[in-house]
Amino acid sequence: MSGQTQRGRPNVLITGTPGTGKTTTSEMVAQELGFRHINVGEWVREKNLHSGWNAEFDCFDIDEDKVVDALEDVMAEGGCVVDHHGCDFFPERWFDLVIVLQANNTELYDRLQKRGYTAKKISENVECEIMMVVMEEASESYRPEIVKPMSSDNTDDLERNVATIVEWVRGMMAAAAM
Ligand code: DAT
Repeated sequence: MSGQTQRGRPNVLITGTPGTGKTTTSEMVAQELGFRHINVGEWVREKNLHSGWNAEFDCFDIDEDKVVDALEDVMAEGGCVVDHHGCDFFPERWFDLVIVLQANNTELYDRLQKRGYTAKKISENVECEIMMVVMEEASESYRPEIVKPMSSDNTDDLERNVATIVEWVRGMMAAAAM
């Protein structure tokens, strides 16, 4: 029996370098499906699932064990769209579909600059995208057939990605009901 059958509704992970469109895409997918959107970064801040502020990297040091413990029951229910830039510390069994959003360098640079990131943080993230760090992490952490890269360069991409993800999830639910 697959994890999804036990859960009833699938769980989707939407990952990618910061700025590729995870939160925007996740909100739209969750809204269309009536699923719960879980922004892991917000959970980390609101529930103190970290070991303090990392001044060098300008972010909280996530306590991965605390994050997994905090999410376990919610994930067991199914029907979650989880949004996070990392993906290798979640239990593999949590997810039925893993989307890796990708954006081109200039677009990503502009989005992160608008967000007010420092030049150092922008170049680290753009480099991470060029090196396909998150794609590699996802490929090493999940079965290849559930890992789907998607370009997220413009609003046409966004709309198409949301429609495709929703269609895949509905297909999984229909197959599980048969
Ligand atoms: P992330 O959650 O990956 O950090 P986001 O959803 O906050 O990214 O998006 C960053 C910014 O880019 C935000 O202003 C919305 C915009 N954006 C996201 N996806 C886009 C897309 N496919 N086309 C154009 N703009 C997009």
